[in-house]
Amino acid sequence: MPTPQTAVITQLDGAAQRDTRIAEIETRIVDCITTRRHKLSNTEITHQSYVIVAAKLASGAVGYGEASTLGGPRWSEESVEAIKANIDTYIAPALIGQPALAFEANGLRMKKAVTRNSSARAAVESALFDAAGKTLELPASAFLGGPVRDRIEVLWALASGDADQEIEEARGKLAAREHRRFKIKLGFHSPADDMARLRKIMGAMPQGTEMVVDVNQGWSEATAIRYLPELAELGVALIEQPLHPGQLAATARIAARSAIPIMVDEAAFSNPEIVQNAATAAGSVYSLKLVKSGGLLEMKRAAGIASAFGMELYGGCLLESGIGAAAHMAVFATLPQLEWGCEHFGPRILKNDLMSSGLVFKDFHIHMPVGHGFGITINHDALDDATRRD
Ligand code: MUC
Ligand code: MG
Repeated sequence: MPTPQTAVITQLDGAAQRDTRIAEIETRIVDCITTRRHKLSNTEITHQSYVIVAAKLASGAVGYGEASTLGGPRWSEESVEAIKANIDTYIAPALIGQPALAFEANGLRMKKAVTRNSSARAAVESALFDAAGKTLELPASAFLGGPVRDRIEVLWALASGDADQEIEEARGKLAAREHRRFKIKLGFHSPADDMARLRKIMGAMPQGTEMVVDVNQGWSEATAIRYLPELAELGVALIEQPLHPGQLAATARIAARSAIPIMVDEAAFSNPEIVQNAATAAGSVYSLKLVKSGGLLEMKRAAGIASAFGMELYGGCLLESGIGAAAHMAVFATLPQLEWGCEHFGPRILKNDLMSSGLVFKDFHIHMPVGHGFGITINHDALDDATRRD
């Protein structure tokens, strides 16, 4: 029989178990080796560097978030070294003691503490969503409107630059029923060589295999005009970020004459940039990424804004591990529209992913995890092995 005192303690224990005040925010830099060299127009990688954030709440729950970079401060301006320093010095102190469930207020606090730093803010917000979900025993997607889908088609990127290797890789993915849509990175060979490579790969694929090309800003308007007809003749489904983000009018001219839709990636990080791109008709598909939006809530708003302008949505990535991919999935699962599926192949391009279970890659889809927070299990051995030691 509980005494009045034990009843109070039990009550307090219950409250403590659900206490979502932020107690600690810890960061570490990790370097994860990739299974092969991955090339983009302006950089190439053989390992992926992340900042992993662990947010501990008063409940004892620990949530994880990830800030991904590509080739140092290259794809975007944030480096892992800067992300870690800015979280430790400015973002974490602004949040300690705050209730994790005050998601919007915490987002405002972070924006007040740092300008831009979108990857850093997204990683911290991710960790708080995961920790709050674990504390309240809810999936993180429940805080974002709830899921409307339980699986998302996932494409694979071919980016070694060697057509024969890429054909073999794509055939392997098709045979294993892992991926049937591919993204080919262009812009690191001469345009003529890239087109020959693309033609060779597409010719080796089964009829109807969907191909996206990502130029990562590597072309000029003139080059794009020169090759648009050939891309259309090959049956390319989507052209991603052909020109430099500053060349809005030129991109709009290409979009107007292209038979293939143009996808906006690096040209729009913030919501006002999405509006600018949409209003100038510089693209009709938008690639959603936490590194651009700066958080889960903001990425969901980005999706709403792009959709309101009539753009279709694509679930973009920055080669995140399973931790970052799961944070994206929590948002993508709740979007009323996600016409182009997603490209979160990151967990599969790492020799040792940082997640040991949760997201399931099967039958060309990522299947949403069932569980609290992001619903994944951290691979602590892989995380410790990959942790950078000074
Ligand atoms: C990008 O520009 O889309 C994502 C996939 C990939 O292969 O490169 C990245 C960045
Ligand atoms: Mg891209």
